[in-house]
Amino acid sequence: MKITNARVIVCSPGRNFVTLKIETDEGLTGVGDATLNGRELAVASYLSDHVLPCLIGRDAHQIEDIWQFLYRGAYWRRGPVTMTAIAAVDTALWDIKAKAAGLPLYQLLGGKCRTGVMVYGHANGRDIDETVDEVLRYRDMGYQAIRAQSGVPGLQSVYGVGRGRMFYEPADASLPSEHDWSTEKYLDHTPRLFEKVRDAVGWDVHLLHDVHHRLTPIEAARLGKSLEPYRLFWIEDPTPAENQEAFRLIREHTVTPLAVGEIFSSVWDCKDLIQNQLIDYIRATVVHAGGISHLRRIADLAALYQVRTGCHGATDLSPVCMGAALHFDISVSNFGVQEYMRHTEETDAVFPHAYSFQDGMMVPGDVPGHGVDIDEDLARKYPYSRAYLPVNRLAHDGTLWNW
Ligand code: CS2
Ligand code: MG
Repeated sequence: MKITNARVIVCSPGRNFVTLKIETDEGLTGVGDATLNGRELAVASYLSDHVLPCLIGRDAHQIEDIWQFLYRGAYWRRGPVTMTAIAAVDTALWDIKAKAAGLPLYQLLGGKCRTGVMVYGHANGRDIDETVDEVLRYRDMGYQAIRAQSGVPGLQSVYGVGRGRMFYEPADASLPSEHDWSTEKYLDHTPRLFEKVRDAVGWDVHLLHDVHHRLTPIEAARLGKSLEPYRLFWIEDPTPAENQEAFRLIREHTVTPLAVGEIFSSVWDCKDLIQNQLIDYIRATVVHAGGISHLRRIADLAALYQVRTGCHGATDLSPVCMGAALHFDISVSNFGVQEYMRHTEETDAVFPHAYSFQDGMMVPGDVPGHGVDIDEDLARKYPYSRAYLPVNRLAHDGTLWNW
């Protein structure tokens, strides 16, 4: 089956998405997500200018060979732009292969390992009371796992606290907006938040929290220790992960489980953290970590060390990524949890999908392929509009910090 055509579709139904569509001489098509939040056009160009010309005429069934060609063949390996582009090709080709087999993708990945995929939703509030109310609302919607984030007194804007209730979207300005940050205020506030949340929601729900790369290792150790009484499922990205040794220090001080990896793009970013058992959950997902093919390698390495998966699933990962991730989640043995931030109605309409949510669980659906498509006519009505993620500055003196 030959690849006859491939195109990149950039659209913005509420937020920007980059989608790759591959066509074959047998009439089968496949789609892959290529969205890299805030740097969308870099991946669109990488694909259109450098990848697509090499795809035409290749056998669409040779997924692994094409993956290796794009990875080794570029000479310049890894990095988020390259790996997102490779992921889009890989996802589209798995979609085509599963359609050719007449099977939902999870069947090609070994079949179901579980009845459904436990997802966590985002409960956000401007203060503790509002967050507690949101946690209860998510529990009432059936969620078994809930991430809680709250505004911090004295800070203008804090990661995770959005404008809407279901649709938090950080990439909110055509030039980066500036947020303020105080580690001291945050470290005082967060244990109070979880004390109140646990009091209100009890112990039958998993609670998660995203630190979003903001602490130093010793501060992260302190946070993990102070949250131990509230038995969190995980704290995420407690400190930046460029220097992976940093996690050893956190580990020495706390038994709060750690999740890392939403910005990782290959197994090489994960390797030391996993092999040294410095984390409990690996957050890499389909679109930013080389597609289904590469994510399976990461998961297999993680399985050797009892590290489980917790795929990133924010709104900047399109429904195409979500669909593919759900096929991966339901078929991988060391699955932990899947993040699920709902897309807007406009986004859902542009990307018709077979997956669904019920009682805190999601299923990928049973149509052949990964079950997500793009309505190109509708997509054309939502042209690209530049949007950046914010930057962070320390509240007391304006030093640029990690957002
Ligand atoms: C995040 C994201 O979902 C998460 O855990 O950390 O909201 C992240 O900020 C965005 O995906 C950035 O594009
Ligand atoms: Mg995160």
